[in-house]
Amino acid sequence: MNKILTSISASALALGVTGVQAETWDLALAYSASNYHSEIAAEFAAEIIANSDLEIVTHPGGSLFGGSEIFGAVRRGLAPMGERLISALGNEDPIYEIDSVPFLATGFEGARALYDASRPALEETLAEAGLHFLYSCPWPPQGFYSVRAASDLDALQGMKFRAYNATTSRMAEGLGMIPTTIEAAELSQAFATGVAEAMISSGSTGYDRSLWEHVDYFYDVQAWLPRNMVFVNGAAWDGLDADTQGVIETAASNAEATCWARSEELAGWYIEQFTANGMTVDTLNDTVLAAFQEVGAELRADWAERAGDRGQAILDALE
Ligand code: PCA
Repeated sequence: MNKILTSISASALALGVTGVQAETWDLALAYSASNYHSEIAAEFAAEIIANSDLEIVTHPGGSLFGGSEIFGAVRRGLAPMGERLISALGNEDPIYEIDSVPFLATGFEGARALYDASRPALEETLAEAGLHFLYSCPWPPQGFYSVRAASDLDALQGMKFRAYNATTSRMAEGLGMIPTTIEAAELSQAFATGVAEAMISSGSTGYDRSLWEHVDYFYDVQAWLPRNMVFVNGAAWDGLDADTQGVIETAASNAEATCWARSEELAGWYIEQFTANGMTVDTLNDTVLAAFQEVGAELRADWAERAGDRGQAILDALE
């Protein structure tokens, strides 16, 4: 709460001192400042500042609100703008989980097609929650990190697994691991203290958190490409004039294009850094991969049932 008060009073002060009519908006980000999602969000903010009277202040690394708080905070208007890992919002609506349906879209091309097919439903679902969608950008394909070699299923049994959404929790359970939900900002500590011993995530997050300091194995599973989205409180959006809205939409579509390209460019590079830092990088052997796929297929069927006709329509549009 202190942080919020500080940032509001800082904005008020800026107005008082300069006498400019500019409004200052906070953009709450969950991931580290040096991650490409945050860097591009900063470029997005800079483009808006350069072309409108709106000031945007980015708060990376969960410094204003932690990842799990951002959706609720923007919805309640505590921050006008925020970024969230979409698939962590499955409790709100199964549509939010579509990018993390296991083995549905496993490369950038497939992820793009899935995004194109599901974007109208995503925008609609957000609008129903009083939020306006701005842009969405993928994480690289998801792999499996483990402190132990995943040479067979026995090796996984009872491992403490760091989850970031319901799908990763349920994958872990299906494979005999014990999930705990932990935000990326808390990851290094979780692995350093043994609270986590395995996770499914991209090379990006392992790189940001120097996971080679705690984890020896990365398996390039390419299970799905989850996305972040940037969105704005609906009332705050409606309060903007059409020119400012236009500037933000243009900045959002530029950010989205840059971000998809950056994610794809960096995907292989992150994994090279694991090898350079002494991690063993491999693919899962046939038996373990088959188990991942089997649990994935169950989760896919479960998602299709929960997502109903709206989900099915998106899957049909993909074929
Ligand atoms: N990184 C984020 C979400 C998916 C990813 O690749 C994380 O692990 O929290």
